[in-house]
Amino acid sequence: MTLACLSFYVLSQMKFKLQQYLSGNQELRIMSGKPRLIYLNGRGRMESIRWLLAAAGVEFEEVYLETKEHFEKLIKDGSLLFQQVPLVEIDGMKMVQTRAIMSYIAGKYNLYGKDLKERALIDMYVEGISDLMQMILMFPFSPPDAKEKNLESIKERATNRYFPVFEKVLKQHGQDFLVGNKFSWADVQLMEAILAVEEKVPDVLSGFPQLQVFKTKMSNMPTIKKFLQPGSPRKPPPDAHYVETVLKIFKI
Ligand SMILES: N[C@@H](CCC(=O)N[C@@H](CS)C(=O)NCC(=O)O)C(=O)O
Repeated sequence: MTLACLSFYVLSQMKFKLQQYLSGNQELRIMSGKPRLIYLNGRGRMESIRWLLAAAGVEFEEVYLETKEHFEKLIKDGSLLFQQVPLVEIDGMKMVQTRAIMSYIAGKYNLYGKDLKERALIDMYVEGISDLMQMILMFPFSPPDAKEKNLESIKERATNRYFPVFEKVLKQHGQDFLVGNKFSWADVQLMEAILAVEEKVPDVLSGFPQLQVFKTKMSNMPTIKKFLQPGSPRKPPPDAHYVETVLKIFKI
């Protein structure tokens, strides 16, 4: 065989092996490098993960749970460590626990401060905002007679407990971002929370000029701008169908 023929032979064998591998290998998606998000087709606990990945400029794939059987199959497969979603397949891991998933993403994409102290500050900000987000997450499941009271609590907590903290931080250091003058997970969480509260209380930022400026700057960051555009993986506010699906799948 001439050298040219030999190289052609080797190349076609490699192509054949690659095709075999591509057609048969279930793990391909994990190896493709794109994280895979397994959750319902709605915000819930996955939405903050979508926000963080999108803000980091990372593309991801999604699998939507539609039925209880699908959820139970994941449990049977051993994919869900604590029999709960969100599940994120990333870097060969099957990650559960929202907080752990987000810390990993923040660390991996350099959104988690430059040292332990910055990281601690980011954690405190993120946890505070998560407490507010938890109220918003549960709101669609409020009984009809508790809706008004729960809405009032969200407004009260956002206005008197959480937003004043970030207004003060931004005013005191005069920088664009919350921690270390650098875009971080805390900024992404705050931006998500501002928009989520505004959906319920449109004028909530009226007494917070720094947060208004922050919101405008965040909205113009290219990755966030893209995520806010129609057709992005960002999910709409929960509707009756979403609530019904959650109740059906998780037996709440
Ligand atoms: N601490 C967990 C809580 C996860 C969780 O409660 N997931 C819900 C869906 S949003 C679930 O899977 N519920 C089913 C169950 O707990 O049996 C996290 O933050 O990821």
